[in-house]
Amino acid sequence: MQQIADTDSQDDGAYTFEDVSVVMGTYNEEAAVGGVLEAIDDATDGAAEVVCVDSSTDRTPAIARDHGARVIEQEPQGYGVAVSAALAAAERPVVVTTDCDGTYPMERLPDFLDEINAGYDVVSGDRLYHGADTMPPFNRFGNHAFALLASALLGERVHDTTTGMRAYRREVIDAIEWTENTGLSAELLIRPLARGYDVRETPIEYGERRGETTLDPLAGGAAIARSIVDVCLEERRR
Ligand SMILES: Nc1nc2c(ncn2[C@@H]2O[C@H](COP(=O)(O)OP(=O)(O)OP(=O)(O)O)[C@@H](O)[C@H]2O)c(=O)[nH]1
Ligand SMILES: [Mg+2]
Repeated sequence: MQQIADTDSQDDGAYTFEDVSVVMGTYNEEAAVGGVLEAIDDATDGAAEVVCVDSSTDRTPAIARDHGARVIEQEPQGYGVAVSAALAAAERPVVVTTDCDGTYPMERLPDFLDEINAGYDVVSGDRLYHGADTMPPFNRFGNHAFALLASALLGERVHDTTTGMRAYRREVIDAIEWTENTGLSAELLIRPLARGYDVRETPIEYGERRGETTLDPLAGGAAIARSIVDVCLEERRR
């Protein structure tokens, strides 16, 4: 299988890292960005395209450019505004999202690509499966609660609705109109599930955040809960 994945995608239909864009929002991540981009290069042999939508006032964009990433500058307007711009800017048929804070295991990128090649439309990294000990307890509680809320409204058990690490077939991204900002991560799981795409959650390790969070957990949590309810009800009415 590895041999198949390493050959030209034109020959056998399997995607390689030449077909992958890794995209992220970056907001004052100078403590983390170098390590994250190096980890992506290591995992993909430097073959993936990397897109950063950046709103920083620190050295993040310069470091990202030095590491060969395409950097698109944007006023800070929130997670979803940045990530949806990054998704739209991605040029390749498989798109992977991550946070730029060192929490997500970039060494798992080959596994995510294998799952896409196995036929899944969306592969979602489930941080809660292994316990997420490095996540602040309030956030961990909230993330479990969001998953239960979404599961109840979807009628299907999902385990981590707010993870930042997923792989998508580009058709999924292009076929759906994305509306949420702080809740975009949940929306990116819920709408494909509700529309019958093949979605797989796969357990991942979750690391300690590098650098400072820019998120207010209470306001952010309320916005995410609202997005989950709105998006699930909208999908039911379709
Ligand atoms: N360009 C841009 N990026 C953003 C913005 N808000 C967040 N980000 C980035 O989006 C990613 C996710 O934000 P995080 O702060 O990691 O949010 P989180 O994972 O929910 O919470 P913590 O990791 O605990 O801080 C990070 O790479 C941020 O730098 C923004 O307004 N603009
Ligand atoms: Mg994060």
